[in-house]
Amino acid sequence: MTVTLQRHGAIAVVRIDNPPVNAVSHAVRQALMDAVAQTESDAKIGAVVLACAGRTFVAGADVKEFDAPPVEPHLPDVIAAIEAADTPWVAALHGTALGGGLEIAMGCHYRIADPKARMGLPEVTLGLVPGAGGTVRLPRLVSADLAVAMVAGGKPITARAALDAGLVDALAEGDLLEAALAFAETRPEPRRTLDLPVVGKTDPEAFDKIAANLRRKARGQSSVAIAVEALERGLTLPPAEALAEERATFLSLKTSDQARGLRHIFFAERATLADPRTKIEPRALTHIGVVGGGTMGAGIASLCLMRGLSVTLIERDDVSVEAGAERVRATLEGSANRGLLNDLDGAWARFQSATDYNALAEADLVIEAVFEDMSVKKEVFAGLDAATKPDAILATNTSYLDVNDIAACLKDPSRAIGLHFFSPAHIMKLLEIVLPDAVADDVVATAARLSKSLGKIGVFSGVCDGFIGNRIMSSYRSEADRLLLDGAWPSEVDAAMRTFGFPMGIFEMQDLAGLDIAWAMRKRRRAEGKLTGNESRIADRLCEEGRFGRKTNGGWYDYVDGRAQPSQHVAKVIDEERDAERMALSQDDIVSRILGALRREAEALLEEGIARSADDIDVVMVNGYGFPRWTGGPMFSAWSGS
Ligand code: T1G
Repeated sequence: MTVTLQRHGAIAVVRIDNPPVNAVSHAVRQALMDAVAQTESDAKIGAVVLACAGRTFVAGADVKEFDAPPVEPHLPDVIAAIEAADTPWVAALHGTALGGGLEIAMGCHYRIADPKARMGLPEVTLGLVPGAGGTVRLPRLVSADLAVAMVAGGKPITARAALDAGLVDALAEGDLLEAALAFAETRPEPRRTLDLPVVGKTDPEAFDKIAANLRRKARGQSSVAIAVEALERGLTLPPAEALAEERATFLSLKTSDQARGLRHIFFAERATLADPRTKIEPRALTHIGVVGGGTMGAGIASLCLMRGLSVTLIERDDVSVEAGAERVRATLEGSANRGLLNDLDGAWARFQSATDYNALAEADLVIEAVFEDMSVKKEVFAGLDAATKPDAILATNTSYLDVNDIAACLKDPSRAIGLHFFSPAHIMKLLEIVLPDAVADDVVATAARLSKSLGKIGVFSGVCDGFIGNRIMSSYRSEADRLLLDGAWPSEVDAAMRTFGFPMGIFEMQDLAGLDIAWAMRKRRRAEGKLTGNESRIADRLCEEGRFGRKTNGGWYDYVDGRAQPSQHVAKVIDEERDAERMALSQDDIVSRILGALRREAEALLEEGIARSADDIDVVMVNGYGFPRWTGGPMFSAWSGS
C-alpha cells in the first residue's frame, strides 16, 4: 500500500510509503485524494498528520511520469482538496521535502520539520517551474526575496532557515511523529495558505538582484527567467489566476527540449554504475593512501577526509610532505568556511603524512597522483606493490595513460584500477573509473562504492588514450583547429559555442587550462607514432613561442588587465598556416561541424567499447567538461548516437 491511514486516538496519521523517495506517482495522488475524503467524512477525526515512511518526505512528483500526459487526479487538485478540508492537516517533514513534496506540505495547514530536514523547489533544475502551487503558496509563507531564490535558484533551505522564514511552524524536538501528533492534538483551526496575503519583498533591491543574478547564471537554460516571471505572477495576481498561469507554464515547459534533456541527464547520472559487479560485496575502505601532494593529490586527500576516511599522504621528501599537508589543510579550512565541512578538527585528526611507503602498510586503497609520466607511475606502483598488503587496491589517477601497462608491473594486476578525478577533486562531480583487463570484480565493486561515498558521479571507461572525456575534448580541439585553417577566428568559434549554450569556448578553455597540457600529449603521441602528421601546427607554434594561455598573459588570446582580447599575432600565425582561401563560416556552420566531430568520436568510443552507452558520454561531458546540462536531450542523444 503506497498510502495508509492509521488512527492515533482522534488523530489520523496518513502515511505515504513509496520508496525510494516517496515520489508522488499517480497511485499516491489517488490514495491521497481518497484519504481526504475518508478523513473529511469521519467526524471522530479531529486532525490529520501527513507523514512519510523511509528516508524522506515526498521528494517531488514522479519524474518518470513526465514523458506521458498527466493523469487525474492532478497534483494541484489533490493539494486543493487538502487545503479545503475542514479537518486540519499537519505535515511532518523529514529528509528532503522537494518540489511537489513541499507543495503538498504548503497545501497542508501546518508544517512541523525534523531539524535536519531540508526543503526546496528544484523544478527549475529540471527545466520546469513548480506545477502545483509552489509559486503561489510559497510567497504567502516567506518573503519574496527568499521565494525568488528558492523558485528560480532551485536550491533547498535548512529546516532552521525555513522556521525563521515562516515556511514551517515548528522544529520537532525528539521524535518527529510525536511532535506532529502533539501539535495536531491542539486542534488548530485550518489555516489555508492561499487565504494568506503575500509576505512581500523585504527589500525590492535584493529581489531584483537575486533574480538578475540567477538569470545571468542560467546561461541558456530558459526555465530560470520563466520561473522568476511565474513567481512575480504569484506575488501580484489573484491566487486562482496565478495558479492557472503556473500550471499552463509548467505543462508547456514539461515537453520542451531543455526539460527533456535535463530529465535525461538526471536519470543518466543515476544509471552509470548499473553493472552486475557493483552488486558484489566491496572490500573494506577506511584507510586511504595518496601518493603525491600536488594539486590533485591534495584535493583527493581532502575529499576523502571530508567524507570521513583516514588518509596517509606520501611525498618524496619532508619539504614536499609539508607543502602537501599545507594544501590539504587549506582545502579543509576553505570547505569548512563555506559550510561544506562541519568537523574540521575531526577531519584533520584523520590525516597523516610520511615520506616512506611503509606508512601505507595498512592502507585499504592507495591512489597515486604523481607526475603524468609512465615511468614515474610504474616506479610508484612497483614501490606500492612491495609496501602494501596483498588485498590493498592500487589506483592510478592518470588522465590518459595506459592503465593496463601500469597494472602489468604488479605481481597481482587484478588489484589495479584507474580513478581519474577532475580538478578541483573535492568539487568536480565526475570520476572516470577506468577498468584494466585484469581488474578483479570486487575491485570494481569497491571503486563504485568509493565513488558514491565520495559524492561523485562515477562513470566506467575502458582503457584508451584519454578515456572518454579527453577523447571527446581532443576531437573538439582538432575540429576547432580545422575551422581556423578553413577561415574562422578563435573568437568566432568560441562565440558560436557560447551562443549554443556552452559556458565557454574551446580556445578560452585552453587558455584557462594551459595550452602546454595538450601540447605535451601531442608530443608524446607524435613520439609514439600515433599522429598522422597533417594535424594543424598552429597550437604547436604558439606553444613553441611560450604562449600557454592566461598564465603567460597570452595564448589563443592576448590578455590586457586580465581581459581576453583577439590577438593580432595569433591571427598572423593562423594566416601563415592556412593553405587555402578563407571560407565564410556562419555560427551554425561552426556549431554543426563541432557537434559532428563530437558525434563521430562518441560513436568511435561506443564501437570500441570504451564507453558503455551514449548516456555515459553525456554524463562525462556535462560533469567533467562543463557541457550544458540541458543539452542532455536531442543534441547529446543526436551526436552521441543514442
Ligand atoms: N521522481 C522519480 N524518481 C526519483 C525522483 C523523482 N522526483 N527523485 C529521485 N528519484 C529516484 C532516483 O532516480 C533514484 O532511483 C532514487 O530515487 C534515489 O535517488 C509538481 C513538477 C531526493 C535529493 O527534482 O534531488 O515535483 O537509481 O540516487 O542521492 O511542482 O534524488 O535508485 O532507481 O538521487 O539520496 C522535483 C529530485 C520533481 C528531486 C535524493 N523533485 N531528486 O538523493 O538519491 S518535479 C526533484 C533528488 C516536481 C512539482 C514538480 C534526489 C534526492 P534509482 P538518488 P540521493
